[in-house]
Parts: sequence; structure tokens; C-alpha cells
Amino acid sequence: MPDVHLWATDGYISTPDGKSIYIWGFTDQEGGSARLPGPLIIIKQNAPPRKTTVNVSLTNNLDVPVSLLFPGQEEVRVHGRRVQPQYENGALVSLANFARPGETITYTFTAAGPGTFLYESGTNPHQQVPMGLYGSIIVRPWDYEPDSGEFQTAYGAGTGTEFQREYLLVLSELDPGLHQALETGGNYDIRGFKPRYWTINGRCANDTMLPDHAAHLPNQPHGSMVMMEPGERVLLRYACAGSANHPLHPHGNHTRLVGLDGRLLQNRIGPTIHDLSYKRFTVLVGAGQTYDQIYTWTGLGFDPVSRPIPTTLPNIRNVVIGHTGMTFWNGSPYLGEKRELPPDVVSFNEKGEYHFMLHSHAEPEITNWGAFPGGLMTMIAVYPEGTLDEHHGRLPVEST
Ligand SMILES: [Cu+2]
Repeated sequence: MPDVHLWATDGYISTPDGKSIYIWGFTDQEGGSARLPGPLIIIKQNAPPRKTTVNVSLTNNLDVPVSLLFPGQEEVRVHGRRVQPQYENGALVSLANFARPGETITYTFTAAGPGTFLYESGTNPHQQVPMGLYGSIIVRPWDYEPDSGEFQTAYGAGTGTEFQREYLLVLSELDPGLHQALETGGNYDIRGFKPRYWTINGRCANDTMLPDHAAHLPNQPHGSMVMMEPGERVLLRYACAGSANHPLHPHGNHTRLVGLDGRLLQNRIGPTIHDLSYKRFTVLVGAGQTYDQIYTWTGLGFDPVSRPIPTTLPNIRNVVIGHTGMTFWNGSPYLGEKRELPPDVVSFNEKGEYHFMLHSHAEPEITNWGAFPGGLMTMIAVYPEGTLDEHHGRLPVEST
């Protein structure tokens, strides 16, 4: 039975335009700073008929009450009793039992189905969730087995959800006015909420493309570069912890939606299986929702013999070789083939891979306080076969 301990506390995050923003959030380290998003909880289900019961203890180091909601999980209890909305003097003060400042409270739930889920504060959620009190949960099917082909799946063997690599992108948006007010004791009217920053895994572009555990982003440990090889099935998990919907789309190929809110898009009526998965160019990631998708890059129009270059050749003036002295161009339009670059030109391209965007189609969301590029934007990098390190796109079987 997995046991998780979270601390609600405060801390600071960085934005690529040099700001430091005060947040509330969760950490799994006693005495640690708040992280954005909160620690990822990964649970592998027990083989049926055994239930998968999870204990989450919450210690509240903030000076306001904090609680946890587990949307999509079943039998959520606190100290053995069903979780309840909390009232004081007849007024609703929390959607769930809460921990007062300094208290520890233990929630228990049953992870009844595989998929991607959120957890977040249910106390003043309009304030506490945008401040950063949210995180996500991955539930793996009981037969999950990494590197096993048919058993490395999102929803179980035989569900058509096999994958080779997986990436989790947790979205949110942030109004610095709210954060400043809570840091300094100022006033803030939530009805005037106006986001200036948009985050994937707690980072704004271009920090989204930096590696996990980048040293200068200690409270934003997760990047969101999607790194893959041609033909691989990549499981893209989107989770929207914000209060707005965000239209995300990857370039290259469409995604196939296989799961929504932790529900496999499949109907089983007797022996008949109806496949309800569907392909999308842009997925409108709804507030509070999660989307599990399979993405495979084939290269539009790519054919190794008749059309080996699945792209229009860039004009040489547009490949940034020259006075800037650096380029993403690898010297060749072919995946994996390199040509010599002019002297003094540095290429960021490692192995002759292709880079293209995955971003929000709502243009204000790809800025940082009005400056492009920023916000909900990251890159997909397709590496030549056999050149991408195995550790990319590998999340543990279970969190420890
Ligand atoms: Cu685009």
C-alpha cells in the first residue's frame, strides 16, 4: 500500500524574464520549499480483486487551512470517515476536511482505475490552486510492466494504449498580482484574476525546454521537452490544473486521444469492443481535466526512397548560420545526417534530430507578461533511430 507524505508550504519560482514569484505548494521533503507542481504520485494497481488503497498524509506548514481533493479517485476518507465539505457558522469553508496550520491529516483513497489525475486543495480553491497547491497522480494498470511491449500500457494489456515513452504536461496560469498580495499581505480581488504567465510543469517557456532538475530552478524540477525516436508510441499525458481551457497542439502529427479524465475511451458491450479513441490536431485541455494521448511521429509525407526530406528545405538565410555564431541547423535536412558547419558556428543540434513545437493555440498564452516567446510552449525533438538515451520519457513504475 503506497504511503505518501506531503507538506503544504511556501516558496519561490523563477520565470524566464528574471522574476521570482512567491507560491504556495506541496513538497515531499520535510522542511523543503513548495514545488510547482506538487510531487508526482505514481501508483501501480494491485492485481484484482485486491483494492489499491493509498494513504496521503498532509502536514500544513502554511498559516491558513489546507485540504486535498482527489478527483476521479474512489472512497476518499479521512481518519476512516468519508471526506465531507466543511461548514463554519453555516457557511461553506472547505470542500474537504482540512488541516489547520501545524496539523497533519491523513486521507485514504482507492485508486479504482488507471489513468492521469489531479490532486489539489479544496479550501479556498479559487485562491489556493492558482497559488500552486496542486499536483498530479498517475495510476498504472495492475499488469503494467515497463519495456515489455504489450504490458507497457496506460490502461492495461489489450486496450490499445501501449507506449514506449511517456511525458506528463501539467498546465496552469498565474497572475502575479495574487501572489504578491499573499506575500505582502495586500488586497487582491479574485474576480480581477488576469494571468500574465502560463506554465507547463510549473515552468514558462523557454524554461520548459531545460532538463529536469536544472540547478537554477530548484522548485520547478520538471521540464517538458518531448524527446522521441521516429515511429515510437509516445504517451502524452495532459493535466490542466488551471481555471482556463488551453488549446494545445503538437506539430508534426496529430495525437490520438485514448483516455479522458482517467477513463479509457472504449466501450465494451458484451464481447464487442467499441473503440472511441479519436485523433485531434488541437486538444482543448479543459480546466480540471486530463487527457491521455498516443503520439507517433512519422514525418508528414516522409518516404525513405521517394521523399526522404519530410520538410521544405529552409532558405539558407533562415537557418541562423552566420554572425550569431550559433544554430539549431545541423548542416543537413536529413534526420541524423550532419554536414560540416562553417568555422565558429556552434550547433545546438545534438544528433541530427528534428525540433518542432508543441504549444497553445491561444496566442496570449505563449508569452511571458506580453513578451513572445513564452508560456505554454515546448518542443518535440525527434532523434535518429537508436540515438536517444533510454532515460528520456521514462517515469518510474511507482513513486517511492
Ligand atoms: Cu503550431
